[in-house]
Amino acid sequence: MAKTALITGILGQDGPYLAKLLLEKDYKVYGMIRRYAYPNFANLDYLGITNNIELVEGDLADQSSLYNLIKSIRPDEVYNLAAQSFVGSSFEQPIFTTEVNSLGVLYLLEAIRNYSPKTRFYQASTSEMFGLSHTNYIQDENTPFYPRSPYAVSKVYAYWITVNYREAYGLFAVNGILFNHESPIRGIQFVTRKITDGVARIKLGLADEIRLGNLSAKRDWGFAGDFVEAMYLMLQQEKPEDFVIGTGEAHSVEEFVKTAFEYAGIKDWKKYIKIDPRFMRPSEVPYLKANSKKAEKILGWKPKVKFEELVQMMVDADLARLKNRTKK
Ligand code: NAP
Ligand code: G4F
Repeated sequence: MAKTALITGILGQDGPYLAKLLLEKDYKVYGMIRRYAYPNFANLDYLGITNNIELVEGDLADQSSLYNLIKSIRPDEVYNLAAQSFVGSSFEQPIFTTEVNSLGVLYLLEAIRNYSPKTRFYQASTSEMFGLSHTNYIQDENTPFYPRSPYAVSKVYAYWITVNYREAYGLFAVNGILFNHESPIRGIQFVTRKITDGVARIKLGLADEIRLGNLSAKRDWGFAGDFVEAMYLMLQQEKPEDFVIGTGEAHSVEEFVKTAFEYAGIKDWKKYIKIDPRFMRPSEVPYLKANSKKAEKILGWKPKVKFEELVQMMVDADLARLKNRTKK
């Protein structure tokens, strides 16, 4: 019998990459979407899998919808990727962020505990939970949390409630603590995609600047397509455990900008970058770099795409997407 998986956040970045991987492994994939007047299938379309997913309606803020879904599908695996995932917006909408990212996870775990306790559960945890905390500028499963935004705080709750349901009720529930991962279908408000989209527009004569905030923040940027393999592997283990997933390399926003402009063949990148205080955060995470040795040892997972390749892939995709546009 084919395995079944329910993916929340199916219309975001990671949902489509994970769905594609599971479909290749012959899973039946259910994708949870909210109620929309106009759902946006662009990311599923980009990967060519829109018609292979069974879409089901539900909302992390609506407990009853999650109960009904778990009760009726009883999936083998649930990947909880849905979230208010933009750190910047979490300062503007802290309550909504917490309701979805923290309580939503509790609702899902309660649904599994009550109606389908054999279901394996993956929680999309994040390196943002480490915030200011590191040991010699590296973070692993033993690094304490020091969250720096309402988003990060909400994810710390989700992390611990997942651990608690594993320990208290014996659920197979795990946290993937993923560092930043990007792709051509990354949301446009995240800094990498904002940069590659901006570079492509400048190259094609559609724009003449990119407005950014803090250029000195460093992130461990990997490719989403690589990272979803780690999610899948975590749910195939004998024992439920939490894992840090990243590339082990940190680069600054400025390095990302420079690499993207250079790849597009545009000289003097500084001319096109405007620092805009609107994109500065009230409290920032200056440095994230993963030690994923545990994942390498137990899951056999290693990232394949390197930083430069990732930047190039994203610039190429944005150039291709925009090439027929004309300046308004
Ligand atoms: P994303 O592109 O922002 O996708 C998140 C999805 O969640 C969106 O499709 C969104 O739906 C959905 N969603 C938001 N609120 C919801 C609600 N109340 N009910 C149901 N669905 C809701 O995020 P991503 O980059 O794919 O990341 C996936 C997960 O990993 C997130 O939980 C994120 O916090 C976490 N994470 C991401 C990274 C990263 O670098 N990408 C790193 C660590 C952890 P709409 O389409 O309706 O907006
Ligand atoms: O691309 P970002 O918005 O990603 P951030 O805040 O690191 O969060 C992402 O990764 C987390 C994993 O570590 C996920 F949990 C989370 O859901 C999300 O996917 O910002 C990256 C850095 C920050 O330091 C930010 O201050 O870039 C800096 N930055 C500078 N100028 C900017 C901008 N970020 C954005 N979004 N827009 C700017 O103009």
